[in-house]
Amino acid sequence: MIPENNNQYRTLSVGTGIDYLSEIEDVHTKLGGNTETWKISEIGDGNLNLVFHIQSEHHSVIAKQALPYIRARGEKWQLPLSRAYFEHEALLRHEKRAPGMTPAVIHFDHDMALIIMEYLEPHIVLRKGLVRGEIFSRAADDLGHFLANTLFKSSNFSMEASEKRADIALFSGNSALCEVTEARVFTEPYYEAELNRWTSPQLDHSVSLIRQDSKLKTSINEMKTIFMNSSQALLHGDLHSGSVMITDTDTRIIDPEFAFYGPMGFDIGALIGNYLLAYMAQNGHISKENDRAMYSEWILATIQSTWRAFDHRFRKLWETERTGGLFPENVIHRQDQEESIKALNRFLETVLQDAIGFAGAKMMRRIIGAAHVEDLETISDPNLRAKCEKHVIALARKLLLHRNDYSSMADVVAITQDVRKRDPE
Ligand code: ADP
Ligand code: SR1
Ligand code: MG
Repeated sequence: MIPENNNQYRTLSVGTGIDYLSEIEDVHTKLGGNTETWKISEIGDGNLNLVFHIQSEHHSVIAKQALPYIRARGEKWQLPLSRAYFEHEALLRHEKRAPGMTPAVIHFDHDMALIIMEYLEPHIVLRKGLVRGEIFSRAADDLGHFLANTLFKSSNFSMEASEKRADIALFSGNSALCEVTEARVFTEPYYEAELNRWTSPQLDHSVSLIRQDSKLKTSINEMKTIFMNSSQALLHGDLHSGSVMITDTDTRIIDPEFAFYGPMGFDIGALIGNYLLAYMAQNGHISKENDRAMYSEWILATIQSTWRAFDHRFRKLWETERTGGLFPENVIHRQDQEESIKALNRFLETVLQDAIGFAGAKMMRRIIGAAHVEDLETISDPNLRAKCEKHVIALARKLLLHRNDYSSMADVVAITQDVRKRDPE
């Protein structure tokens, strides 16, 4: 891991980056040529880190460096450099479990908390595509496949108990990042925390209702309990639409710095929740040329197909690659295939219901918590934005409260359509 008092670390800049990177053999091999021709720019648009794009005449790489604090907040908000170590470890595991679905790692510089990786081109960040109304025909199949492979293969269905426990111990070092999620997603939005913000005054009444809503607070606390107590699988940990870079033919998952062993439904819920945010934001992006009606339907269809692809792939892995600590379950049910499938069905139903609850939690925090999303922030008319945001709040509340009443993504889609049809309170 990266010690926090590491005196080899210094923050790179556009001014110093090329000199530093040109000394790294792997970078030199990748970019080749005369370093005089290399160009560097800082392209990071995330909340936490520096991201440099370095180009030579014919090739490019990304150099992502952790800062000792939260970029979006400033130096007062310390955050360990070790997150770069965990991001790198997670990228390696993701590449092994879902080959070709992450940017290829070129080099890891431990002392500098610096990951050198493949520059993805012409990929765009999925969230930006959702704001622009772009269709990605592989998104659902690819993301369902990624989720099933990475979650199944890091679970006790696949890993030996001792191997998994050792990896849980390793990733438990990423505690500071889990604590960010515990605070920002599950706690702060529900009290008068310093960093919260919302569209005011339009949402003031909604926020005050949330603060008095004991049932909602019980539900969010239940989700936080699952988040903190389950170690089902190695999660990406921050799988929103900003962590997906995509074209119509290729999908890559970036930025697993929040990786830890947690409940499978958290990654699935993060993705679904962000699609639902995008759906509720569509009314704010209507133009004369595009009423976004078909696009809204595409988002909902994508949610359903993502779950379908996940479910299909997970069942396939369960049938063919069930080799882990839960394998004796196979022996127990050897005589009774039907009972075995029932157990799997029940397992997947719980994952679905967790995912629905986590989707609600992720949606709520993006409207009334500290960190907001482009989907809604780019709606410049505050009244129109507030209307979309009230739809998000209404849906998120239903998902959190009633998650255990749903038995399919089709149920989620139906309730989502119903909420958006109504005038929000
Ligand atoms: P943070 O952890 O600070 O959120 P990200 O890993 O999300 O940083 O990266 C920030 C931005 O940098 C992304 O939104 C994307 O625009 C760009 N980026 C990151 N990794 C790559 C990559 N491998 N190829 C191309 N662009 C990338
Ligand atoms: C200050 S941290 C805000 C958020 O950015 C990351 O992408 C995570 O979602 C985190 O909660
Ligand atoms: Mg990040």
